[in-house]
Amino acid sequence: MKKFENPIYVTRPIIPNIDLFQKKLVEIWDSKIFSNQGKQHQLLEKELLEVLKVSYMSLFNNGTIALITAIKSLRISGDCITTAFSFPATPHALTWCGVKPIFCDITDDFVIDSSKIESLITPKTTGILGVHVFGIPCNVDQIQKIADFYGLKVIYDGAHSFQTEIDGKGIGNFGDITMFSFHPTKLFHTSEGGALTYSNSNFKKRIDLLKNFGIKNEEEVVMTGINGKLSEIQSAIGLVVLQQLEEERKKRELVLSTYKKYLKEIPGIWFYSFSDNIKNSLQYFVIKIDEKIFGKSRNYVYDKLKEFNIFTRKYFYPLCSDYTCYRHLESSKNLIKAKKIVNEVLCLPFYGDLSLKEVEVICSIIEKLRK
Ligand code: T4K
Repeated sequence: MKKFENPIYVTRPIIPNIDLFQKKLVEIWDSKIFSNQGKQHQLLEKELLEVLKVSYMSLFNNGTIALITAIKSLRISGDCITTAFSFPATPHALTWCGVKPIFCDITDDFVIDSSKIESLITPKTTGILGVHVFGIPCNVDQIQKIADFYGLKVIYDGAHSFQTEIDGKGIGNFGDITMFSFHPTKLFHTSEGGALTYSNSNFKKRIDLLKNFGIKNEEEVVMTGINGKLSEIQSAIGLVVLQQLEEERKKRELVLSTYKKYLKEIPGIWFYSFSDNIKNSLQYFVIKIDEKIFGKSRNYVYDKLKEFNIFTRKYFYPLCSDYTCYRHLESSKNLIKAKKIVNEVLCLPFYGDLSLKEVEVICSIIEKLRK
């Protein structure tokens, strides 16, 4: 089988239509407003409230600053229970706020194992930070029950869960606050950006103050805020990307069903299937490789695919608990399932412009690697 002429990456962003974007740029140029909640920012926030089916939202310059602001705004302190199977931003956001991450093991579906959370709660625990990894929702009902019983705050890192819904309800409605990332590797993006969503109307004032240095007015700074603002140009990119979102989703649906068609025939390859009541964010396509059945390891497949110019990713290897800054933690030691799964996962190329022929070829290369 021949190597692909051009590299195939794990993802490709929606490229905003240049003519539509130019029109937006002219509007921005005419307005002479480049930041600080201008017209594009206001328009984007309004549209996203509908797309995400949420009541309140604050836009940010990236998901990480948004997450740090969420932690600050809820005054989470001491210890916070989270997952090690995530991007570094998740535990780092806690650490930047002076909060100790306590790592909980995960389920077979990659998300925090809610049945193991209670055993990690101590008098120091003030919050739970779950991650809807690959857009797969955490057990939000169980987590809320635990949080209510012990008086804990709940934040969700929903970086991968744009438009995920549970029974038609936007994922950003669960817990106290949900963070979204609008990085270009995400289905919806603003080149860099992010958001916090929440159902409590009282949060808006505090979060918006925190993301603007704590400035209340020209003469009053009321809290130690940060610069978390999304610019007008970033907001304009978002507004154009939104117009192309449905088309991208349709194309990704086709890519997804093509992968499933070919991969379901290959012993030792597992992929997640969303149940009917969950809307898929179509963010990543992840497989697990069972070395005993498939005959080859995940690392072997990853390396071999590279030889064909196919650049998959081992998200989220290594576990956050294995970073030098976290491996000394007591909670880093008992992550039995996470330690197994992190050596099996592989995110395959997944984006709308990936042709179905390319998907077929990728699958047949994987199939041949067995032999
Ligand atoms: N929480 C979770 C669970 C997250 O996954 C993330 C971010 C965050 C929090 C933090 O949100 P942000 O602060 O980033 O908003 C990428 C992204 O940089 C990162 O945003 C994302 N998660 C993570 C899963 O993936 P890398 O280091 O893997 O990205 P990179 O540059 O290797 O890109 C992957 C591929 O995407 C490239 O091979 C080509 C393609 N690509 C990338 C970029 C940036 C493009 O085609 N165009 C582009 O502009 O981290």
